[in-house]
Amino acid sequence: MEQTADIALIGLAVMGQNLIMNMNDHGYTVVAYNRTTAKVDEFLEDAAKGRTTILGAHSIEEMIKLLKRPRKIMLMVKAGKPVDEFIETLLPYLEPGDLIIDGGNSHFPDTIRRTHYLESKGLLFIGTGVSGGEEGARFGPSMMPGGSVKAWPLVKDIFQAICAKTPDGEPCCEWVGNDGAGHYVKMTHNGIEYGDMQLICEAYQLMKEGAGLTNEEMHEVFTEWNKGELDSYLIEITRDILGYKDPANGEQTLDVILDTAGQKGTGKWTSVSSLDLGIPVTLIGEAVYARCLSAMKEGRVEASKIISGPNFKFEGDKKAFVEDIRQALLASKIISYAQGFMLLSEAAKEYKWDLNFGEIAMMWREGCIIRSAFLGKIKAAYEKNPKLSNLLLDEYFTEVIERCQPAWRRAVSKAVEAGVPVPAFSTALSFFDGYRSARLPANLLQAQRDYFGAHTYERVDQPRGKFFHTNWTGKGGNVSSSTYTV
Ligand code: 2AM
Repeated sequence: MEQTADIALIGLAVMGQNLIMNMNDHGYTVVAYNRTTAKVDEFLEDAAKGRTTILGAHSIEEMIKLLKRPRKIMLMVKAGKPVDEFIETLLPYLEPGDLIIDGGNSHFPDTIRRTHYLESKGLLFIGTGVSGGEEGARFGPSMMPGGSVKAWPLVKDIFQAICAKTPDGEPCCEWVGNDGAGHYVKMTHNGIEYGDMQLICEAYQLMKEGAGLTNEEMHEVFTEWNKGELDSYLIEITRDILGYKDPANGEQTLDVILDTAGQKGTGKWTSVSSLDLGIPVTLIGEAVYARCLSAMKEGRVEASKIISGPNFKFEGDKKAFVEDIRQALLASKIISYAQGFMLLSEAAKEYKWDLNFGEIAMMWREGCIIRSAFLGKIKAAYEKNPKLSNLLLDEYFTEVIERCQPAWRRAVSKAVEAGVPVPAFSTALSFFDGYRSARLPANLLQAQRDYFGAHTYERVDQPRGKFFHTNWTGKGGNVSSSTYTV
């Protein structure tokens, strides 16, 4: 058998198949393999029919024999155990310098572990985020590769050929960093996606319940929003969803969909990581919890019969209210991205990744679910100042958020008055008010901690690092606590 194939891909579910087609469109010879080998034949006879440079393998041996050296093998299988199992299966066939790529949604600690494991055997490993769903995989995904830095030159051409491109023609794929960096950035992308979706859902409910807009009216609103600062894939599909009627009966499909959200866990991972690293990524957290609350359908239905909300009747200018909601959405979105980049910044320190925030924004600019014009502004902010400590301090974003502030506050106040839940809008506003406060009530918190646990406090009129204890009651004594935490 001739060694003609540039890369092998294992896992012929729709993402895997589409990536193979995409690679082949760009001139690469690809070997396809799948645990259930019947799928290899199905693929060759269906989507890949007539393509002589897509080869099928019915065993790992056959696949290996077809590959040029150093071998590149991409896994598009279910995250978790299947990835480890395939790695073990492949190991006996590989030679130093060969590369395994995991393109699934793996949790970044697994990717860190696998990179070190394979490097210890003289092999190379990449864990790459691939975003954009089926269509992205087929015609241009956003790709976020990290792992063994020596592996990047081996796949750079392939990845940058098949990925999405920004309006300026730059590839939405760059080297992210060592070991788990690529999957961490993909995880954060998914968390931000949770936040963006929740913000849009709150805008929808506020227009619907607060001001009584119909789906058709909201379809028009989203059509307009998509032409301006909010121009993005998620606004675009929301516009289309609001305008969709079942061709069979004219029914508005959106209205018959059960209001319980599912989740696969990447939003939760982002929130857990934010808690581990001590970074207030509050909006994604609220977005995850909003899905959890939505899933408590039976409990909510029961409560709705017993507990009543305010008697609210919308009065005033609906058009102006809709504009307030648009600005609240934009301002909250800025907060969410600022929080996401704060998380990335802390993760870079913790895990020793040399992250380039401008390039990360560029990778998300096209191809993925959160793609938007807005990400072009983030990329510009970090290009202008790669050391920018917080997105909110960039001139452009400071200006937008200042401009939106009055409308944002009006929209949140109106939601509170109407009894419409807006956890993401309101946590964004609270974060904003906290972040711009030179002084927070944590002085009282420290006093409480010192009162009940002698945890000590620092003083505003003394150097940092000097600790004081007060005998608040006159009974506790003057001994401070340094050996335990309550
Ligand atoms: P299958 O077609 O043989 O089920 C998406 O589910 C992809 O992951 C499919 O290619 C699927 O292979 C593969 N996959 C899922 N679980 C797997 C496992 N435990 N071992 C190997 N491949 C698995």
